[in-house]
Amino acid sequence: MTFRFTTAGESHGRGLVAILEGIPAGLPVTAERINAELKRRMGGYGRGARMKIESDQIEWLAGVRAGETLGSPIAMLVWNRDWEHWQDVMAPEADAPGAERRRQVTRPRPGHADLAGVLKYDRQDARDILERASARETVARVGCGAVCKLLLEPFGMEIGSHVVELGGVAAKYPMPLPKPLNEASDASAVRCLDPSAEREIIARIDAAKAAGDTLGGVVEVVALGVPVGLGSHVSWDRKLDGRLARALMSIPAVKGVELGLGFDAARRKGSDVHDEILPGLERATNRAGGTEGGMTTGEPLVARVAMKPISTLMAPLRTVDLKTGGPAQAQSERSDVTAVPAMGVIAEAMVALVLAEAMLEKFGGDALSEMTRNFAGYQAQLSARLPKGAAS
Ligand code: EPS
Repeated sequence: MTFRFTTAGESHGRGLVAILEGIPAGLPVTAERINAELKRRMGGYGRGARMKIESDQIEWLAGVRAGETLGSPIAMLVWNRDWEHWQDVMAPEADAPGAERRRQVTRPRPGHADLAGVLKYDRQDARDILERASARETVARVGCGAVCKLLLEPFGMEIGSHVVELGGVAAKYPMPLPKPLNEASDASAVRCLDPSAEREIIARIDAAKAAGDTLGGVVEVVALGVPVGLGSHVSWDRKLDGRLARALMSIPAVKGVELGLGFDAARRKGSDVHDEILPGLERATNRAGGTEGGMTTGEPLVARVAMKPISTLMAPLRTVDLKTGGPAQAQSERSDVTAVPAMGVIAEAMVALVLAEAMLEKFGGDALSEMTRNFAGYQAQLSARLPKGAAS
């Protein structure tokens, strides 16, 4: 079983391409379902003018026929509408001798990939770096994640997210969380379940915008219906918690990932951390956040993801102009004040990709029907171990 995905595309280039390999044959998929996820990613108060230009929609290029996957690599394309305004800046052809490209970036932004990128890749114009370091790339990830969500659905899994903190305002959200989670969080302009925190967050986004500043925050991602035993304790790179952390940390601007209690577990006694096992093998609590020993426990998977403020500031920080070597103000160009609500949607996609891979490792086959049989066999094996009368 080979499961892998990759993306290509620059922020203001022609478009984005996503290739996802390893999805079994016979999974019903529709462009509408993928586009619905892309639309969720475009939302959130605090986004910039770019989102008014784009209207992200996929075109299937490969791997799907008559509404079902073929088992071959799935390729999707999303055109960048804004490319129209950037054709000369992004043109692949060489410039005429002596000609200068518009919109060169030589004053790297602290916090962005600009400086390390131009040094490592030996470029003069940081646009060669930032066009790919842009979070625009996450469109393609969300496309792949949306296919994975469709794969997980028939096995009873559902992944949602909500903003728990933004701009220093912490939400007091209801426990248990509403079901379906995304129906409630998507109804909020900042994907937050606490209306009074939402008002304060919006006020802080407005204030940050007026000050030329940006804001970060924390999102909680929750996966329900995850079976026990995905991932493995036997080798470091098979541990599901490590794989989730890697996938979530790879989202642009993410600086921290916690599962369950996360860092708080280190401050408590063991008796106040571990989840007692009850008859029927239920857990009294879920402080572990759904994994033990690198394997899923059968409890909801709960990850918290921290995003730093976006590094393009309209009131820029100090930097050095790489052309002159002298002090300068960092380049500023159109950007978002915050993208934390959108990051939640991206984090859902990354969790879906990790869970899909882990499901395919354990139950995979060439066809969805084969995977379904394997899954049913495992469920029967688990039920047989439970004490009589206990819920499976
Ligand atoms: C981004 C800057 C902004 C964001 C962009 C990420 O784009 P632009 O420079 O075109 O205004 O809108 O995010 C997206 C385009 C997107 O689809 O999420 C950056 O510098 O990372």
